[in-house]
Amino acid sequence: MSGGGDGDSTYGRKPFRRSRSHFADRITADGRDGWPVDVGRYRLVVSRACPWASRAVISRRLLGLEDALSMAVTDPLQDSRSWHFGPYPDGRDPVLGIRFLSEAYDRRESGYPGGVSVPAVVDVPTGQLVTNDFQQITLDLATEWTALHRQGAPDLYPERLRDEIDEVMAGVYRDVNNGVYRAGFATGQAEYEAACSDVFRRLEELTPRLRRQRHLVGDTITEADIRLFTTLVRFDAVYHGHFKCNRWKLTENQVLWAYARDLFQTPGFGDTVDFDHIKRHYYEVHTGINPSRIVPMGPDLSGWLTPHHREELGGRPFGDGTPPGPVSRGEEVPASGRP
Ligand SMILES: N[C@@H](CCC(=O)N[C@@H](CS)C(=O)NCC(=O)O)C(=O)O
Repeated sequence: MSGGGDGDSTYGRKPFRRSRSHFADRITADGRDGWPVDVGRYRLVVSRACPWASRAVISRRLLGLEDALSMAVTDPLQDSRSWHFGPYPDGRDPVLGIRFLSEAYDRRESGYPGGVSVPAVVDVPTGQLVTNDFQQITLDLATEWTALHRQGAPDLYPERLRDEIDEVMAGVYRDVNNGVYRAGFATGQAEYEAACSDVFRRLEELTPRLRRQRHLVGDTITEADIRLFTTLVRFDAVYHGHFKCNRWKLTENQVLWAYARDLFQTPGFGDTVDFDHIKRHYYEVHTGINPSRIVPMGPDLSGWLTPHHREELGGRPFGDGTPPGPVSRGEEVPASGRP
């Protein structure tokens, strides 16, 4: 493992700290950082195992950016040189021509000492990394790439709701998205208990809100839902066991379980999720907390497809827009990863 955000190297020494994204250039409509929005110029590199990368996979699909921004899916298991393109012919990304994502980092900054992380956006003509700033990438897809959105794309970051979305997302990030990692990589009992308590306190705080309304903020799907979903969908599969966030299972919280299923069954969410990649990545890569690398057989995933009845709450998932069409050819999640 080459270190970085979630690397196993974080285990066993000091409290878990998420690294700040080092490459924070933005791809914008006006190109002010030197990276203008452009059809076919950039490649999004993701792991379907990674919750931070999965945000971008979902946003790209909801917004219909598949033809504008191509996507490479790495092997779920990093090797000693970190994320690689093992599943592609000859182990090379067919567009970038590289075998390791680190090659794009090196082209941007030789000798960069930090970790190699996904999501990453790479400039295809030069092969250089543009950004690995997972907090900003999706906001820019929603607000800077608008000229290339599909017809009927939802507004995932509506201006009039931004303050509330930002506030909800800040709490979800600290206590839930990153809270599960703080619990999972804790190196002492007190640190673990504090993080685990944060996770469940925040989820329990969100529950009454989601009992009343179909989506987290306003009555449509927003960036806030995407960010909560990426943690909830991993909850019982990896966070409950591997990260010891086991006060209750998602399936035991009626409201959150129905909320997560509603999103899962919405085009653009569940059709991006690969449970096989998720489970193998967490259980096989973090050998500090799972030295045997054994991947559990459960949980039973069939419940994800059961009726959720959230329509009864009203809400308009896509606002004045429409759901995305079918998954692009070649981007389907294999049967091994689906419920
Ligand atoms: N810490 C990353 C956030 C994204 C992240 O942590 N991604 C994980 C995968 S879920 C990663 O690629 N970690 C690098 C590693 O494990 O080597 C950043 O600085 O932007």
